[in-house]
Amino acid sequence: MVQTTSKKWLAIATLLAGSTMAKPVSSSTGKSSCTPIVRKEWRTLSTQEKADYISAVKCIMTKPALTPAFPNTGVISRYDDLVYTHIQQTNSVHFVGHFLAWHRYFTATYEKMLRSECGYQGAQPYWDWTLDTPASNYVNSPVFDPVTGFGGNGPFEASDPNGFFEVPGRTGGGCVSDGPWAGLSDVVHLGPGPNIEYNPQCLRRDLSPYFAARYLGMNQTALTLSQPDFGWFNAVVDGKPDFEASGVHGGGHYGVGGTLGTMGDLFISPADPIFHLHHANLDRLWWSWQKLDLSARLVDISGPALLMDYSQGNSTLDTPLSVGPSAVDVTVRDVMNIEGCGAVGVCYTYDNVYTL
Ligand SMILES: [Cu+2]
Repeated sequence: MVQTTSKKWLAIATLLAGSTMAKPVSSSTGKSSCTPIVRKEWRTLSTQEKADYISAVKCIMTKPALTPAFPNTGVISRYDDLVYTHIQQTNSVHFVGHFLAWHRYFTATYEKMLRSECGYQGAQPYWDWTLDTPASNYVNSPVFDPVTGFGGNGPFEASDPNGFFEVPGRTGGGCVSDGPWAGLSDVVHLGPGPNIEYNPQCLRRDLSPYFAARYLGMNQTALTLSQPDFGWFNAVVDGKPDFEASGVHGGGHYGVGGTLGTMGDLFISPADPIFHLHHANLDRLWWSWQKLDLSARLVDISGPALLMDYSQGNSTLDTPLSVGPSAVDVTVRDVMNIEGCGAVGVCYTYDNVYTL
């Protein structure tokens, strides 16, 4: 079903895009007329570059929020502005056709905030999780490094036996015990779930090496990359909301957040800074897929406009994207080309991409 509907929308999208493509992009070469910043894999950054990034993240956590405080009493910092907007839109930007486009804009906005409000000079790093499988390698990922990374797991905590879900292979669940946010009890201000009242919490991780290896390895990544059109690509990235049929998206969220960790909470997952490294790599995977047939895939968008609802129309290039007060509202069209450098939208690239 995904495939047939997406073909229809691809035809319409192609027509629409022909007349309104952002001007700075040269259609003959596919190259942009400005210089996009280059995103690199976390482990390839120098120790100084890693430290600069983490200090910018800490900095944005101290800048006062733009979101009106009342009744959103938990929105204290600029960092919280983004967590809040993610909470508010959780049901409209996941398991939809514009899921990847919205998150592309969301992480690009974060990158811009780090650069313009906290003096960060680099680009948003990504986490190529394929480098951290099989399972025996996982906890040694440089992303979890206690000194030069984001810290690792929390101590094991039993989950609620009557709880909503149990991530297979989970090993932690408590407050992170090392890294930049260890020992702090007010890193996360919102949640759990959709709560927007001030609720100071530590950063929790509940690593599952088993889950990560199962859904973040090269097998799953190559399977995703081989999909024939955006409808299929998007569906395979997301998988099903079932631990037996996850995709790379869930692989990162539950591989890091498990049952009790911040990354495993669909609403407040951006409260773990690893979120943006994971989503940058999902975005890199989308860009890798787009580059396999760039002219067609710069305008290929489909998938349900409403949460998993295949009966009420598709996301299109005109679907609006908002990330709250941190950036102007755009449409899916504005973010289809990461190197676009238009008046609005995004402007960056990746040092390398996945290939088939
Ligand atoms: Cu999300």
